[in-house]
Amino acid sequence: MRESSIKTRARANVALVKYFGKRDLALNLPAAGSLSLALDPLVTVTELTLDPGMTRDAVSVGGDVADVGFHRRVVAFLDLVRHLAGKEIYARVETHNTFPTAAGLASSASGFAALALAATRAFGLDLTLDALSALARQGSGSAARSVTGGISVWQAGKQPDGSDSFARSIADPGQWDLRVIIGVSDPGPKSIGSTAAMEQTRTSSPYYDRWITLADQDLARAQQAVIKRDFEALGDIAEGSALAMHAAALAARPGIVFWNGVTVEALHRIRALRLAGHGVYFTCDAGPQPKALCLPNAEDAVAEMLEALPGIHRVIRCGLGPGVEVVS
Ligand code: 2P0
Repeated sequence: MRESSIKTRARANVALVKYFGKRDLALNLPAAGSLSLALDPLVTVTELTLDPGMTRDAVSVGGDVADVGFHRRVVAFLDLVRHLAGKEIYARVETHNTFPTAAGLASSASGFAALALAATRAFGLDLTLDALSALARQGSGSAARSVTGGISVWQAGKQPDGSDSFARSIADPGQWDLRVIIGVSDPGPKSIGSTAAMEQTRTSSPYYDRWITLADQDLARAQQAVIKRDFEALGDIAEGSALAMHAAALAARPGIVFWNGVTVEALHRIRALRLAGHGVYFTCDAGPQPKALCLPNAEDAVAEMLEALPGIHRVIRCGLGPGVEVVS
């Protein structure tokens, strides 16, 4: 067999109804559904080459050899694909992100979405989008939503094997021009990974069960808000979901504080902008970067406010992006 190479591209995503807690750790099955926006230009490009001459997988990120933890996750994921394809061939995986990795900007989501498409295509598998999303989910939960793009809903599903836990897009990028403005308040790696934070919250937070009940309710309301293109309703749910997720994490033992002082200041300033008449809402993931959801007419005011905030290193303006795609 000759070497076969494939290059794919996927966007990171930000959840407006958050995923934070698993019903199955090994399969990355969420305890509740979530809703997200795929973000351009937060892109991961992955080139995967199958090489029959290799005796193990080789993984690089941004031109450097991947750290042990990421290498292990990629190998475990490739093992899944090798098992599906019935082929024992190893791969060279070269992945590049256009944004800070592991800093609450969901690089694992775009990374495993891009890897899922590259690996399945390279091994000759032609999966449905549902199956590809469910596969990417096993690499990183939120990757299920980067497969589909636009505005996506990832259903928790009920099956023990996870076959009904995948994302579907409910709006294409062109159908609603939403913007997300990200303030990078700490470009370094996170102090605690999402998986560990979720498990600590699930096992010790007195608010965890309530949080999961709330997430299901928020998901139903957020889907309605998207159907009606009701920006205020969607923004209100997004801010509530983010704050409730952080409240559950804060109440874990020991409590998990993802925010720094700049994150909190940004939250207040976003609310002040809203009081001043700009349609803008706050969200934040398992890291310290504040993220503002707005419509195009508020984008400049929001970006200028974040740029002027002491402690913000960089502001990234995002629009909606598509799902995972083959580049070459
Ligand atoms: C989300 N996050 O819905 C939530 C909000 C972080 C906070 O999905 O363990 O890296 O690999 O399934 O996908 C980040 O979680 O976690 C995430 P794993 P993942 O966007």
